[in-house]
Amino acid sequence: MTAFSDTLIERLVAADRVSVLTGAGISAESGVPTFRDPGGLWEKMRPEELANFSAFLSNPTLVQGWYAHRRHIVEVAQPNAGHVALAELETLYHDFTLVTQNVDDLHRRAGSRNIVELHGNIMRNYCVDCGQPADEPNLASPDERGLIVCTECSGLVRPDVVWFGEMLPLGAFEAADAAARRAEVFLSVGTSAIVYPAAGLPGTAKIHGAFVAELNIRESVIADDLHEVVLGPAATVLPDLVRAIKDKRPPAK
Ligand code: BV8
Repeated sequence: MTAFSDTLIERLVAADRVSVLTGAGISAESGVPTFRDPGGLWEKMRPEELANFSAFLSNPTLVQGWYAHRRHIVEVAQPNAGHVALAELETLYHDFTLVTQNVDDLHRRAGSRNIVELHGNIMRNYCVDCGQPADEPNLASPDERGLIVCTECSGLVRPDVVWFGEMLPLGAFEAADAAARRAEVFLSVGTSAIVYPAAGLPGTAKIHGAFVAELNIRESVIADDLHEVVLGPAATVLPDLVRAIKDKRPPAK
């Protein structure tokens, strides 16, 4: 059983408003590679070469192929016990917000409902020229170069994810920021806390009075600023955390 502080448990038992930020670490045990861990996605290729619009325009074959590869990994992945535990945690609170940096569908597939996707969703695609969604075979097809283009206007198809230097989806960060400001407990799970504005959310929660804990297999760069760090894999730590509190809380939903 994972060791939690009495304060974290007491605050979770008493809270009405809980928010959670997740990063790639929560999907690692589902077989979805993270970005900055050893063996992660950025180990082989630099983000500048893949996760920004100019890289996409200069090498659409590479970027479209990279996202097709990642989409396949997500399609065959299953939510793990960490995703499922967060879906169960949500049922214990009237006001629960799950903010994710992840672009996989695993939180929704695990049953989480109030999800804020800060960086979009890899399962959605759209045409860069006309904006038409391009997720159905009749809406996007390979052209003579082998590039996936829009059937409406022949524009390049891109994933509906937020690349570096791009604004977050309208309203997403505002919803996440509001959830951090009103949270009584804020959990930062499986993120290196390097990418902004997402990485600022735990600090925002702390400034506004939340008890902020990091759940990770190693300390992130913001660990020293938080109230507690719980070390261990998310698929173990999160179910242990839910077990530690749920008998003390009536289901809210
Ligand atoms: C923005 C694409 C406003 C989607 C990603 C100059 C110009 C413009 C902006 C900036 C600039 N300088 C800085 C910025 C801001 C920039 C930024 O933060 N850069 C960083 C690198 C310094 N941010 C942006 O550009 C954002 N937009 O600011 O817009 C704007 C606009 C224009 C001009 C000015 C401002 C957009 C950010 C989104 C970038 N998109 N990816 C995709 O392909 O997936 S980033 C990528 O990193 C992913 O989205 C991911 O979500 C994100 C964070 O990574 P993590 O999830 O934390 O994953 P990581 O691998 O790093 O860490 C894994 C963690 O899990 C580790 O801690 C590990 O220990 C842990 N772990 C591993 N296994 C487990 C585990 N934990 C628990 N259990 C386990 N089993």
